[in-house]
Amino acid sequence: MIPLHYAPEVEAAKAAGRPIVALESTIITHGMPYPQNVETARLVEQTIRDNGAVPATIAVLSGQLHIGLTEAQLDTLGQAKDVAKLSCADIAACIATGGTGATTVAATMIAARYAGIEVFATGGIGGVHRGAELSFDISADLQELSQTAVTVVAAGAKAILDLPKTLEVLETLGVPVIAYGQDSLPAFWSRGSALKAPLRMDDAQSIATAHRMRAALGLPGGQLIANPIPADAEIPAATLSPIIEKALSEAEAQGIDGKSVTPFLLGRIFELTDGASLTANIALVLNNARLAAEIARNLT
Ligand code: PSU
Ligand code: MN
Repeated sequence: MIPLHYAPEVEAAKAAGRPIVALESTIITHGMPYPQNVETARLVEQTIRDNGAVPATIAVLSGQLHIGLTEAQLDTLGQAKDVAKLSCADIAACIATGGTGATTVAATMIAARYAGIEVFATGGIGGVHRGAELSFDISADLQELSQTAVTVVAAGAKAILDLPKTLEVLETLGVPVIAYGQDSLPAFWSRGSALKAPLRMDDAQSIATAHRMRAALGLPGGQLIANPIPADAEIPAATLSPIIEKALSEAEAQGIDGKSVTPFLLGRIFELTDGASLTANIALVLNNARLAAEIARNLT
């Protein structure tokens, strides 16, 4: 048996068959600094409520898998040091040993599916890192998307990654990549990119229908919805490009590898943009929360 704990709000929504949107916790512990991480987590939850669904932030606390966190738990997690970053390889071991950890996109998908939640909102997914032909650094998020039937709403993948390779791997794995309302693939801090998204949909109803259609066809895995950052919040690619290059070369010079790569790069880009990257990140997560709530409503 999995030691599972539902927040009262989530338990009530499940019982009543109301729409629920899952949220990850690595963005809180490893993706943003305190206190903006906790403030954003609360705002994201409230945005989901305001849009007619119930938020379920997922984390492992002292060996318990939590589906939905209380305000106090969110606050504690947001300030905690040395919280484990849990992907699909670590989540079972963390629960088994009574540990505490934040769930990445991959681990959040696993927990969401287990809890019967079909939609999940986040900022950006992990992907194929630049130089992956040497490092083999490809996020387990991609494989999870091919195996676990949860629709994930993100703002595309970040420019710290290799976007063309990320698209190739998703195609190989059979993951639908659906740009919302435009042809080009959103690139996180920027609305568009030079890449055309494999699929495009313009409304939440179509995304919900496609989610159901995959299940009906017996296809495993979820969908990646790439939702462009709001226009007033975007940072032009030309502004960010030199900053990303600098952060990447620092990571290499300092020998940062494995799980530490993404948090290191996000932290450096925050510092090098004087916090502008964080402001944009918050805007896009809120935007993803709105769309995810709308998709969840169309699934119930
Ligand atoms: N992208 C972001 N912010 C994040 C992450 C990605 O904009 O916080 C986190 C997510 O939890 C994602 C994880 O699942 O990083 C990917 O890590 P890795 O590249 O080590 O698989
Ligand atoms: Mn990695």
